[in-house]
Amino acid sequence: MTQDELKVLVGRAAAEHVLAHLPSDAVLGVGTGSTANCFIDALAPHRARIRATVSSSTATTTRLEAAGFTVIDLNDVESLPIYVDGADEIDADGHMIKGGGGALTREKIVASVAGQFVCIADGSKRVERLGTFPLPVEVVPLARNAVARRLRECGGAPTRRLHKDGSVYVTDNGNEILDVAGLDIVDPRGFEARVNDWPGVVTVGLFARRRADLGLFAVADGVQTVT
Ligand code: ABF
Repeated sequence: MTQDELKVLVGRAAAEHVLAHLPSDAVLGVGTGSTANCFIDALAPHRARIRATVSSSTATTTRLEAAGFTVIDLNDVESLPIYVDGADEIDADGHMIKGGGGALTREKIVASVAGQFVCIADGSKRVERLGTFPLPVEVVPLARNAVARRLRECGGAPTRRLHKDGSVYVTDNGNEILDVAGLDIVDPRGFEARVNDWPGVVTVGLFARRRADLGLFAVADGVQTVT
């Protein structure tokens, strides 16, 4: 099976999970990325069953609305029983690196409200230790070099995220992203707290304090469920 086929498979499994477990009057949280897009596509035929959604990015909002879902503001929601999103890496404890798609800040905010974080991915995203995928850190533009120096002191090699045409990547929130290679993240919770504490850091793409509660991972012979 190709990676795209695995994403379709896990998107369907996540849609089944939501249809089985989301209360009928509840709002659903929806993440960002190509795997989350497969989830949206799989859920679309059942849109009438989903009262409303909260989205983690402008890209996801566009896709949800095109598929006929109602998208509402997180400020208008008191609880979010389920949030479904992808990841760039996930370890055996459900700690994740996220933000390769640039939506880490909104993803972390929506995830913080959710009762259950369902991480969906193809099996290649599972790792023993986080850090092979460059860690995204969203920064206020003024703080970019100051934060980059601190990341270098931690052994990382930060680079400013650019588009393919060389222009600076700007997040939905008007900030920039440093992608940090070379980190061996032995203590995800501790490192998340440490980087979060630096002035100018908006969000570090480590999701350890709010980790995944349920993992659905597509491999050649089906979808593995990990709790
Ligand atoms: C989001 O999309 C992320 O936080 C992560 O960066 C990315 C995963 O993308 P894909 O599903 O396309 O691999 O969930």
